[in-house]
Amino acid sequence: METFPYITNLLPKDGDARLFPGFFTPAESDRFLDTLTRDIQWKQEPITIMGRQVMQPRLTAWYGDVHKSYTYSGVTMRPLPWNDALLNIRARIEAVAGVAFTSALLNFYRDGNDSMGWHRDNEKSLGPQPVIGSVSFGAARYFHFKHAKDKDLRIKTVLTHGSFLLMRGQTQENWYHSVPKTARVAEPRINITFRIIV
Ligand SMILES: O=C(O)CCC(=O)C(=O)O
Ligand SMILES: [Mn+2]
Repeated sequence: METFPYITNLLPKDGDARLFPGFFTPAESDRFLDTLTRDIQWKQEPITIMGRQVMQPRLTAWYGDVHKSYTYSGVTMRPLPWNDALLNIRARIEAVAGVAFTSALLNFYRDGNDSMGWHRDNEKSLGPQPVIGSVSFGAARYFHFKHAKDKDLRIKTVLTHGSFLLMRGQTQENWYHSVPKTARVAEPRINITFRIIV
């Protein structure tokens, strides 16, 4: 795996998160935003929070190697097969990350009212020290990190159109992350987190 001495780690300790703003050109990013908005089978799915079913505050989709199913909260999800846009994006980030991603969770934030709560991507199916490649198109949104033990330690960054964020090492063990709501954003945003199901 690459080490990227030329890109500073966003996290001061216990993890490794490298941000590549403008990883995709503005023209490429516009094209991916259009294609993915149109061609992905977006759905609003319910989740159970403290025993109550509520709709997720965003649209989602799950794509990947079809033989790699994924079990989450007792439900086995089979991914939809990769499309050309996703394969193109995956090849571009794999060349930098030096790993082979097997699946992608896609999120569509319709506007600033859509969000993602605090969580870690530390499911068993991702194995120890998972590598997560996160690509964003559309509206720039804040992305927050919060240390799991050192509660006052928070890092904020902005994920812009065409950016690539690579999280690895102990990041998912020690840091929660979220995409908070914001009244200032009216435009949609797409985020793709590429993952390796082991
Ligand atoms: O939208 C984002 O930038 C984050 C998405 C995320 O954390 C996830 O899909 O697990
Ligand atoms: Mn996540």
